[in-house]
Amino acid sequence: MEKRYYQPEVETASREQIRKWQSERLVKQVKHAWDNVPYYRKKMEEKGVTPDDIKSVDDLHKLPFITKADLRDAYPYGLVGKPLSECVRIHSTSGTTGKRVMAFYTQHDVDLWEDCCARAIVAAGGTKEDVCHVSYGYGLFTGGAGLHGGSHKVGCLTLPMSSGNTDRQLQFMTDLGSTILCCTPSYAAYLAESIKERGIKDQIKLKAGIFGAEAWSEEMRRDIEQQLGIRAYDIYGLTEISGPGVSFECEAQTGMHVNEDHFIAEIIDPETGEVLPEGSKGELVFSCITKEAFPLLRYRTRDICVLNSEPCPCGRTHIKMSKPMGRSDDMLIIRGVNVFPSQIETVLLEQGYQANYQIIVDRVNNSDTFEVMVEMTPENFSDSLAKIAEMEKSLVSALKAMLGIAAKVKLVAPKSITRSEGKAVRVIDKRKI
Ligand code: DLL
Repeated sequence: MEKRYYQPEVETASREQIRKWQSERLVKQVKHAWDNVPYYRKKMEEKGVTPDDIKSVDDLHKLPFITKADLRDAYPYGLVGKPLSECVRIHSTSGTTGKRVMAFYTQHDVDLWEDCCARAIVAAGGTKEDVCHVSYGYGLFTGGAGLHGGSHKVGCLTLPMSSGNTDRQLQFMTDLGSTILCCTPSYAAYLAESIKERGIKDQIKLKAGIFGAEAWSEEMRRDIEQQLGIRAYDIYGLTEISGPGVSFECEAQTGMHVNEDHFIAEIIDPETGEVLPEGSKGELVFSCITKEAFPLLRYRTRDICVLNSEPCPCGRTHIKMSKPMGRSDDMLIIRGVNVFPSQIETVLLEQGYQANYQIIVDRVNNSDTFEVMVEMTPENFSDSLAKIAEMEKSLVSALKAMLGIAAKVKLVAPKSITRSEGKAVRVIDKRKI
């Protein structure tokens, strides 16, 4: 069967048709998990549900949630739904806390995942004429492998750069005329900065970027687009649910279309687990309805966002998720107030700074301290101390207006905050150490 990676028969199907596919696939998937994943069968039994109770998407709420804690309990093989002899790949999260999370794939799963990434590349304008420069990390991280596979399927000339070695990245980019860049937004911003420093902007042929794996604001998008002269598209995903390409932006750039023929998205209240109506802000939950090796159902992502199924100008009918507004587990509670790093980033970019910052939280004498270190621009760096103090004061009040609590702001020299080649480290919470 010929495959086209703009798949209008799927991507622009009616909402009724999508729901019908989802119901059929969900029923099959629940049976698959019940028959082949004893850990999940036990969870279903504890909730008093059997596969017979699941007849359509309307019954989804009856199923138990799976959380990261379940993945750790079942580590490493306890949630695998196929004999290992049929699995061909493992990926894993960076695992900053506790055990790493492992995800498993059959060849069929890898194929569908790459299809999802191919759709994302096509939505960003990618064709077989493009040179696709993949600077996501290769290896256990899903970024490199996912976009690499998608790029092959679209037929782009694929540059498997992986992350790091900025000089080499820029040399390949200029020599080979890369037209699509895939990396984290923080690395894209760093590459843009390096291009400007070297004065090689006129040798850059990029037209689009596919940036994801971490939160980035609209302001950061505008900055990157302007500096690189490209259109920057968001892409979302997580290892447990396959990797990048669970959802992706189209030319409208107003949210990411979830690949709903493979994943059912729900929004729940993170406190009560109650399913919330479309348009509400809450925790995103995914059910994988086509994956064989790792058939996670109702997996709680911890990402906070909003879903929207209003018609999109691009013609795609798949529901859109907003940019994640933070993670329920990344949310800092400082002096009792909920603070998301993305709110701080918005303020910084609005005030003309770059997204080079670090948030340091500590507890002294039973009270939280909250400091934001922000890099000055090279232009500001030569300003007088009085001017810099003035700028710090202005940031303090802008942050207070956004967050409702006071932060100490320290402006630091350009380039003094360590750059990341993958996901940026924005928060140092010493209270946990
Ligand atoms: O970050 C997969 C990926 C690779 C996505 C390349 C996009 C591009 P994990 O390392 O398992 O997988 O991290 C998943 O990263 O739950 C979100 O909190 C965050 N995340 C991923 N994409 C975005 C995005 C990959 N576009 C976790 N915006 C997720 C904001 C994102 N956060």
